[in-house]
Amino acid sequence: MARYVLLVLLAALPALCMAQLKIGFYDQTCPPAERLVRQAVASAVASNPGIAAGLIRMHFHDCFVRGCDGSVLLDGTPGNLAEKDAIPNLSLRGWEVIDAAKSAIEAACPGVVSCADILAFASRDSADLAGNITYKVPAGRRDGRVSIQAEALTNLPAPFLNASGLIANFARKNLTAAEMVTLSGAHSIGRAHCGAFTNRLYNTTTGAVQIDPTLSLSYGELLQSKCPASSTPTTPITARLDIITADVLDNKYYVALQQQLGLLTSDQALTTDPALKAEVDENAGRPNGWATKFHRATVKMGAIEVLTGSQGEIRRNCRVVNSRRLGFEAERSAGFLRGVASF
Ligand code: HEM
Ligand SMILES: *[C@@H]1O[C@H](CO)[C@@H](O)[C@H](O)[C@H]1NC(C)=O
Ligand SMILES: *[C@@H]1O[C@H](CO)[C@@H](O)[C@H](O)[C@H]1NC(C)=O
Ligand SMILES: *[C@@H]1O[C@H](CO)[C@@H](O)[C@H](O)[C@H]1NC(C)=O
Ligand SMILES: *[C@@H]1O[C@H](CO)[C@@H](O)[C@H](O)[C@H]1NC(C)=O
Ligand SMILES: CC(=O)N[C@H]1CO[C@H](CO)[C@@H](O)[C@@H]1O
Repeated sequence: MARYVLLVLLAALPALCMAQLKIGFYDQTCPPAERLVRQAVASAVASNPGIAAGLIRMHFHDCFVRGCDGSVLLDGTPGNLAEKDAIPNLSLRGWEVIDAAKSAIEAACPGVVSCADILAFASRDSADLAGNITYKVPAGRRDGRVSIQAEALTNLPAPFLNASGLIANFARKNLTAAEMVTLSGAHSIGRAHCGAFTNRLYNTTTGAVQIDPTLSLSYGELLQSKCPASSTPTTPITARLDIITADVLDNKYYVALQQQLGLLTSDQALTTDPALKAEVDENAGRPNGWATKFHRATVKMGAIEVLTGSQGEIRRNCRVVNSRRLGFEAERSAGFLRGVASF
């Protein structure tokens, strides 16, 4: 009887192990994977530092919509719009970095490393390059086969949310209010388009100038002079999310919030609730403490509703799901083409 129980347990073991993510997941199956991602991110960030912000945001958007399954990377098709076609995604950037990392990895070890993991690694490398924040990323995510435009709209937090709206949005993903404040510190790099914050500059019904009282008046006037009331999410005018250290991933974002210099309603909302304000003050005062909390919360976010084991697939091209009909023949001819290309 005991032997039988043991046997059942042993049989279940691989499934149990694979149900969670693991640091060094590709150490045996694709040793150069993390180095290749790092190279692709480093070369892109060297020519455009904003890409680091783009990749950190992309991982967040991936995880909040259908879990961290690479669904944010899928291209839409006519009549079948994807997450990246939705309004919150209009300004994501860094797709080509994921494509470059994926090509390099497929050349080294085809069919092994998921796009969802590549994105998680790329977000980590971005935090290192932009803020000297280093951490290990548990991996083993598999790629999903579904991406739906409407799900981005219903899952991602809107920049107009107030404190309770933000807390509720993150709670849906089992993230605490403190983790929400910690993760918002990603807004210490990157930019936002005027359309994301004109609600703080104009009366949204009359269009008259009306600066949000929680925003520094002089800063509001400056922003208002740059951003017309008619701005949309794609009007190509942007402002830095952190006006103190715009390109460095650090805790200065919280210092800016203390001075009413938060850009989005959702940023400044973190000082309107006493419990959230206490977190803001702590993060503003303790740079290293925030950095540690930031990478811990990012790892937790990176485990939201992941596909593991034999769920999902390892996508060949991060923008499209694998074709089920071609299967093995497609893999062989892809290998053949790679062989030709390398000469
Ligand atoms: C708390 C709720 C959040 C809201 C409402 C929010 C909203 C936004 C908005 C509206 C933008 C500007 C997009 C644009 O106009 O181009 C933005 C940018 C950004 N967000 Fe968030 N975000 C939130 C949380 C997060 C989290 C958790 C992360 C990552 C951990 C993140 C990372 C970023 C980054 C890095 C940028 C700059 C992107 C770039 O420069 O390309 N955000 N966010
Ligand atoms: C990066 O952080 C490490 C400790 O985490 C520190 O020893 C090192 O000096 C930092 N480097 C820079 C360039 O700030
Ligand atoms: C936050 O926003 C929600 C939804 O818009 C609203 O019902 C609630 O009253 C607001 N809370 C505060 C404290 O303003
Ligand atoms: C949150 O936790 C509950 C209870 O453990 C779980 O059922 C649910 O799937 C989790 N949700 C997410 C988004 O991880
Ligand atoms: C916008 O202006 C109208 C008309 O003056 C006013 O009734 C309304 O309260 C204003 N909206 C806000 C959010 O202040
Ligand atoms: C509908 C739409 O404009 N989607 C865009 C989402 O973002 C990517 C990258 O900027 C664009 O290529 C898509 O066209």
